[in-house]
Amino acid sequence: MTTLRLVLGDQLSSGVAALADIDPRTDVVLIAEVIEEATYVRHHKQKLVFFFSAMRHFARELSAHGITVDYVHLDDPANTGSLAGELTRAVKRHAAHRVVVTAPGEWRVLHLLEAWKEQSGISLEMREDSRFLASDAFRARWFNSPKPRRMEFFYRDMRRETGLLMNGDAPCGGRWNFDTDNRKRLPRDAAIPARLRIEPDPVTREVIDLVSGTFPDNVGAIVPFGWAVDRAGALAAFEDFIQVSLRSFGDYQDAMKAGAPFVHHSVLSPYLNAGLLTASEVCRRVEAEYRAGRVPLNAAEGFIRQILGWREYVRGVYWAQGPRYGESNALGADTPLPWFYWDAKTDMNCLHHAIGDTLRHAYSHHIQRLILTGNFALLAGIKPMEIAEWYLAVYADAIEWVELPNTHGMAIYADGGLLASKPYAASGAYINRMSDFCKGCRYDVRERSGPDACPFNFLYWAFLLRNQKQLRGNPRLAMPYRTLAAWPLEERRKIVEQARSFLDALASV
Ligand code: FAD
Ligand code: DLZ
Ligand code: SF4
Repeated sequence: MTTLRLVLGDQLSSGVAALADIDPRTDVVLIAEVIEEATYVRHHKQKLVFFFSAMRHFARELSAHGITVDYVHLDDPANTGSLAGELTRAVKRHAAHRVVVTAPGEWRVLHLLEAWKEQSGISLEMREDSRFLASDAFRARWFNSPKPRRMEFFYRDMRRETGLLMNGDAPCGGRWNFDTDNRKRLPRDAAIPARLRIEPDPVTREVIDLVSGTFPDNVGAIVPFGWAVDRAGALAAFEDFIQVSLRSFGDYQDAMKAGAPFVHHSVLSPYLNAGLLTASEVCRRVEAEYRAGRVPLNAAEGFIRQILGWREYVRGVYWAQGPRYGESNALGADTPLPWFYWDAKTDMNCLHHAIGDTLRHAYSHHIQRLILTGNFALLAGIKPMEIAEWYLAVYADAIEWVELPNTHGMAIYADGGLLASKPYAASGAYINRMSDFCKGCRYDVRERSGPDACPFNFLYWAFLLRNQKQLRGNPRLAMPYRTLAAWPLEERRKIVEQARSFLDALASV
């Protein structure tokens, strides 16, 4: 009796639940490249290459361990183009009596698997995705109210739950959070180390040809392609991060620099999200580096917080809020996504770099996403669904469970404060403090209005004025609202007018 074990493109871990009790004598693993998954947004070309190549490598690894893998290629003429269609065909091919799958990472795929089960009448067992540090039961207990408690409390509970960076009941170093030690500017002459890139092997080169031929108009550069596509490569990239950047990760977590897309970030998110690395192994290893005295606590804690805290927390928010989470629009944002998000052609130097990095690498680091592209979308009032679709398309690590809460909740506050205690709105001064972009910009970061004024400045104040009904009462925004209140009416009018004509001009490009 054959059990068909479906492994999705972001479930490429040998320990994934669907494979736990596999019987290599009878069972078959199904991995399918389907046009439906390749087109639900217009993915960056490198994202497509990364997923397809990683899927092909994973299939080879399973085969090498004596497991029968039924691998469906995108250009197989019989490919139906959908996961449901491929499940139906594979069940027939192998006369399978049941299907086992690990719970998928988005509502859309969950719904399509449920619909397939209903319509096919075949037994489909969906297992908990045990690759996360917070179990389904823990999340159910924690996210049991309509408005989740803040990430910091979740993070502390996760520290207690896992024992990571704990000395008995107390956090290492006597504090839970070293965030305030993580905001240093990069010294002017700071050397940023080069990061490990993996040369494409024949499998990846074949996928590069496939993707360039099938998706020629998708966003982004396809080469140079330097992502790891198997576990060995991902482990090498992780080791490289530990050796060259982990000790500086904490200090410079919020820093940005022109020409340095990775700064000291780990660049591991695609590997974690696709399953080439597990959250548990990277956190344990980083903790061990700290305990061995090789990296400072603010680096280890800062890194572990991103994974044990933020990554697990946003997943909790995504599933607890339901499939309609992305439909809210708390601030009534209605500006269309400016075209420069797709080609980086803007004279705002910071955005030119952040979007340029994105197009070149299918990557930009967190502060670029939050304080540059995200903050601009917030201040300009870009339509939530358009900006969410952009983030889902352009990053190699973008899977909806992690992309949507970060975009909809953290970056643009479209959920009205479910995830963030205040909008991450920042004027040019903050960007100038944390980067070297402003000195190469055609705008003047010190100017608030006028032809040379930095757009982040007048957009910031216009944003606060436009949304004062909702935001004025927020104690964390009391200071800027006090500043605004002291301005003459004429000054406020001028700012609003400049913001309006700037956005009108963008819409007409
Ligand atoms: P590092 O800075 O080295 O952090 C280490 C790891 O922590 C990351 O690999 C990641 O797994 C995790 N992490 C860090 N911050 C977050 C966070 N806020 N939420 C979840 N995990 C986090 N991350 C994605 O994985 N996929 C996305 O689609 C995604 N979309 C985002 C959209 C916006 C608007 C914003 C503001 C953030 C988004 N993030 C997303 C979170 C974060 O920006 C990326 O995880 C990070 O930039 C990946 O680079 P890194 O591996 O070098 O991270
Ligand atoms: C991202 C992605 C892409 C591009 N292609 C496939 C695919 O062809 N087949 C597949 O099984 N998975 C793919 N994936 C990952 C899925 O989109 C992912 O499993 C869902 O977003 C649910 O987490
Ligand atoms: Fe960005 Fe304004 Fe600085 Fe230019 S002046 S780089 S637009 S923050």
